[in-house]
Amino acid sequence: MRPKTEALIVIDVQNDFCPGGALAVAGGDEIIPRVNALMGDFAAKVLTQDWHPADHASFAANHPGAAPFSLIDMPYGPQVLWPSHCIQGTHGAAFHKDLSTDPADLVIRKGFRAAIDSYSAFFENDHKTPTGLEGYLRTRGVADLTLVGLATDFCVAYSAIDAAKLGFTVTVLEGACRAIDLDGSLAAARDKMRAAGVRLGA
Ligand code: VGL
Ligand code: ZN
Repeated sequence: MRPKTEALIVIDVQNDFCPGGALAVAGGDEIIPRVNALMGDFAAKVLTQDWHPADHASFAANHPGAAPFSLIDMPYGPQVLWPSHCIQGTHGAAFHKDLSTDPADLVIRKGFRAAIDSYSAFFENDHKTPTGLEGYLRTRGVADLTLVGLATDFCVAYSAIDAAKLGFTVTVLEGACRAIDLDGSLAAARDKMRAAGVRLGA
């Protein structure tokens, strides 16, 4: 068992990010046995859940004429328009059936505000509006984070970079992550994580 100052953060292991889902990440379900095993090593375990209303601004379907995976400008910066995914209460938004959810101490939902996307477990995409996760971890005395889940180049990377900026020590175990890799987004995310001081492990 790892020391009590360490937490495992499991990002978005949901049906829509697994094969057959609305925004399927190749091999997304392959990470589940390893993630389940890791949960046994950590005292503090947090799951995140992407949780959008159907009218969410990140969905291409809510921008007439816009193609999925195109970019638009939002007040907070450029935003990829995604296929509709992880709609609150749907099967796609549920955790994959093989993920052990019972050991988790906290499930934090994100992306529930229609006008703003939220990749990071810590802040909305405006980089200002907090989710509350920082306070939860600090009040539990957690200082060191291990991140795993989906997708490496979006929600995992954004969460890792925000956590490093907040002063946590952060390790991303890439073997327990899978990427969307849209137009070089994986290489860019790895560079940005390294620049932010995130340790990339296997
Ligand atoms: C994610 C795109 C949109 C993710 C969530 O979990 O990485 N990516 N919503
Ligand atoms: Zn999303």
